[in-house]
Amino acid sequence: MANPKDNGGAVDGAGSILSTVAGPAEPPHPERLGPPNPIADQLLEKVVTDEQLAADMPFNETKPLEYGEAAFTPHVGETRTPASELATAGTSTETVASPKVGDGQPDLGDNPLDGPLDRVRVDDSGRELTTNQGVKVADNQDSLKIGLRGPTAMEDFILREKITHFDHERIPERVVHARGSAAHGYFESYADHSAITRASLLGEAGKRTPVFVRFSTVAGERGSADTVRDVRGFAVKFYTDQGNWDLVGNNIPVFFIQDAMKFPDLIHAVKPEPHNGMPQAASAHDTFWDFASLSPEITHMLMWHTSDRAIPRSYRMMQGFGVHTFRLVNAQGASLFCKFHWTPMAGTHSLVWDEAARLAGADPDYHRRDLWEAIEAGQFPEWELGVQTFSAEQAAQFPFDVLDPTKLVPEEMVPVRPLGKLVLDRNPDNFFAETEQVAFCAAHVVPGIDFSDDPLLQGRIHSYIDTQISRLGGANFHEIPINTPLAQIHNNQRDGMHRQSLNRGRVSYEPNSLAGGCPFQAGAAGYTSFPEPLTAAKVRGKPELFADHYSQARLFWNSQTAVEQNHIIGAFRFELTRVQTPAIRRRVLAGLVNVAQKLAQGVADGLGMAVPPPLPLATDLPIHNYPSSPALSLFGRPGTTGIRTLRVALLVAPGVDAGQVRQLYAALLDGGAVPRLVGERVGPLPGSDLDVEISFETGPSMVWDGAIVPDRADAYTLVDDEPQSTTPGGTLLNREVAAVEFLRLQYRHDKPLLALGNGAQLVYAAGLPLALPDGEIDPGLIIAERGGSGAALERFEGALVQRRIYARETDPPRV
Ligand code: HDE
Repeated sequence: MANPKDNGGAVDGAGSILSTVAGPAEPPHPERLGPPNPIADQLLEKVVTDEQLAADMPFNETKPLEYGEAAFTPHVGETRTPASELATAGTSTETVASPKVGDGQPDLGDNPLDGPLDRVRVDDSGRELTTNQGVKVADNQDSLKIGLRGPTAMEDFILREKITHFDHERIPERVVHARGSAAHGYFESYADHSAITRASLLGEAGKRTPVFVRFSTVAGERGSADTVRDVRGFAVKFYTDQGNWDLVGNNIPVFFIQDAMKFPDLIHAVKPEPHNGMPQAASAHDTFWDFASLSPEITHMLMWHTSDRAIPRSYRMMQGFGVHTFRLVNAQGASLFCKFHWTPMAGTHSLVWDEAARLAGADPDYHRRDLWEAIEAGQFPEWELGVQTFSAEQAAQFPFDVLDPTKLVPEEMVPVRPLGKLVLDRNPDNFFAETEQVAFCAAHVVPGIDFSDDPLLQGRIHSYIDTQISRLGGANFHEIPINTPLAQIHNNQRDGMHRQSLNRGRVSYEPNSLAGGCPFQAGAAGYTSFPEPLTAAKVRGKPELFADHYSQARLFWNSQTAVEQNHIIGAFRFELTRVQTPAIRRRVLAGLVNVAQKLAQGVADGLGMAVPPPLPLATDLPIHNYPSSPALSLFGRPGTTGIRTLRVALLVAPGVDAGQVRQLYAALLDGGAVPRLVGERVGPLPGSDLDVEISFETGPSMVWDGAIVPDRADAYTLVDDEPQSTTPGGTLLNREVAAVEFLRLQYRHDKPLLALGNGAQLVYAAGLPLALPDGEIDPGLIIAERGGSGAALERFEGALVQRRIYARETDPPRV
C-alpha cells in the first residue's frame, strides 16, 4: 500500500499502480514509487508495458476473418512483442530467485514440461532415504512405539505417509487393453512424402521421430496371460515436431462392429460374465457368442479372431493396422484416403492353440518377456509403415464402403506403399510411469493426418480423452512425462487435478492484448481439418453397403491355406464347445454357412451338430465374389530375420557330448539365435563342465522355437537301478519323463527338432513319428549320425526359419 508520507506526496499516479483495487483513468507516469525499491521499480515497468501492449491493439483486427468465405483460410492470430519481459509476468517479484522458485530469469516462450524424459528420471545412487517432503528417514525398519512392547504412536508421520502412499498405489486399469507391454524407439521416414501429406515426420528422407509403442490384449485384466486368443492392440505414439500423433491400431485390419454406439455392448459381451466373473481373457463363453451371432457385421472379424492371428508368437511378429480409413492431406490441401499398415521385418508368425493355452500357465508374461529380452539383447524389433492410398472417386468404385471398419481394402486392389520404418530400441525405465500411464488417443493427430467419417472412428475421437480422465485422475494427464509432447504446449487451459505447469502471467484467455496476444492462433501453420463438403439429413443409420456382412469373411476364408482353415475350424470348435446354450451355437453355425459350407460343416462336426440353414441376409444385397488375396495368409510374410531371436533348447543330461554342445551353442549364437542348456536341474551338469541354464520345469517345451538333443557319446550308458525300464536304451535322459514330454510337445506344436548320434534314442523313446502323415519325410525332424552335426545344424536352422512343420498336423494329433 502506498504511504504518502514515505514519498512526500510527490508521486503522480503511484497510488493507482500500487493498488490492486482500482486503476488510473489515464496511463500512469510516476517517476518513483517511494523509497528506492527495485521490485517496485519493476512493477512500474510492468504496468507501463502492459499499457503499451494493450494500446498496441486498439481493436481486434482479425475478427472479420472469422466469417463467411474468409473463414476457409485459417489466419495467424494477432501478436505483439512486449517492450519488457515483465509485461507478461504474473508478478513483478518474478526476478526474486531461490533454490525452489528458480533463478528469477523467465524462459520466455518455453514450456519445460515438454521435452526429453531426463528431467524426471530419478536415481537414488548414494542417496539417503527420505520422506516425500525430503526429510531424511532415520529408521525404515520399525514404526514409532511407546516402549519396545508398546502401541504404535499416532504421531508416526513417517509410517503414516509410507502406508498412505502404498494404499493408493493402484490406478484403475484400462477398460479395454488393460494388459500390455511397451517400448521406446524411433520412426524413420524413407523419403520425402510431402506429395501426399504435410505431416512433418514424413517430410524428409532419414528423418527420425521418437516413438513409444504399446502392445496389448483387449479383453483380459491387467494380470491376465499374454497368449490368450484375442486381438492385439498396436498403439504408436509419435512425438513429432508438430505435436503428438497417436496411431492407435490393432494387429487385425478390421473390427467387430460398425458404429461406436455398439462398443460398450461388444465389450460387455466379451468381458467376464457379470454373475460369476468368468472367464478371464477369453471370448469362449455364452455372452460373447450370443452378441456375435446376433450381430452379423462381426462375421469378417470372427474369421480373423479364430485364425492364428489371434495367438501371435510374439508382438515382434505381428502386423499392425490403423483399421479405419484415414485421410492424408498435403500442404496444398489435396487429400487422399488411406489405410495404415505395419509389417514386421521378423515376419508374421503364430503359436498353435494347444501351445498358446499351455503357455498361459507356463509363462503368462510370454509376450512381455519376449519383447523385453529381444530389446535388452540389442535385437531391436522393426516394422515397416506403409499406406494404401485412394481417392474418393476410386473409393466410390469399390464393392464395399471405405467407411465401414469391418471391411479391408485388398492389397491386390490397392498396393501398400512403404513410407518408413519403426525400430524399438529401448525398454522403459519404469513400467508404471511409462507403460501404465501412457495415454493414447485416437483423436491425437498432426497436420497432414485427418479422420474419415467412419462412425467407429468418430466415436473413438471422443472416448480416449474421456477415459484417461478417470484412469489417470483428471484433465492434466497430458502433463505426465510419458505423455508430454516434444513440441511445446502453450494454451489457456488452466488448473485441475495434479496441475504441474506453473503458468506465468495473468492472461489465460484469447484474444488478449495484455500478453501481446500470446499464445496466438497459428493460422495455416496449425492443424486445419480437411474441408469436406457435407449436406445431409440428421439420421441414425448406416449406408446400404454396410449390410454386406459376408463377402469379405468369405474372401478371408478363401485366402487361407488348408492349414489355416483347419485352425479356424478348430478355434470355432473350442470356442463354441465352451458355449453352454445350444441355440447360440446353432446361430453361429447358421452365420458360418453364409461364409463357406466347408467351414460350417467342419465346425458342426466338431460339435456333434447338424449344419443349420443359413442365417437370412440383412438385405437383398448379393454376396460379392472377391478373387482370393494371398496377402491375407499368415504364411505370405515369412520375414527377413532368419533365425535371429529364435529360442533353441539344447537338452542336456549326464553323459552328453560337452564339446558338441559347445559347438552347437556357439554356432547358434553366431546366427543370432538364443540357445540355452535345458536339463533336469540348473547348475553344474554331473560328469561335465557344462552348466544347465534352465530346468524343464521353468523352461518347458512351449517357450522354445526348436530343440536339439546332442549326442551322448560313450557315456550313453544303461542305467542299472531300473531294470524294468521299457524304453529303448534305458538311459538317464530317455528315462526322464520331463525330457520325453518336452520332445512330444515340441513335435505336437510343429517345431523343428534335431537329434545327433545317440540323442536320437530320446526321439525314439518319445515315440515321435519319423514320417509325415502323408508318408513324406518330416523336414523338421532331423536325425543325424554321430559326427554329422555341421550339415545337420544347417538343415535344422533351415527348418527353424520356416518355424513350423504344419504338415505334421492331424486332428486329433498323433503324438
Ligand atoms: Fe479402443 N479404447 N475403442 N479401439 N483401443 C481404448 O482407451 C474405444 C477401437 C485400441 O495401449 C481405451 O486408454 C471405443 C478400435 C488400442 O493404451 C478406450 C471404440 C481399435 C487401445 C477405448 C474403440 C482400438 C485402446 C481404453 C469404438 C483399433 C489400447 C483405455 C468406438 C483400431 C491403447 C484407453 C493403449 C484403448 C475406446 C475401438 C484400439 C476405452 C469407444 C477400432 C490399441 O478409450
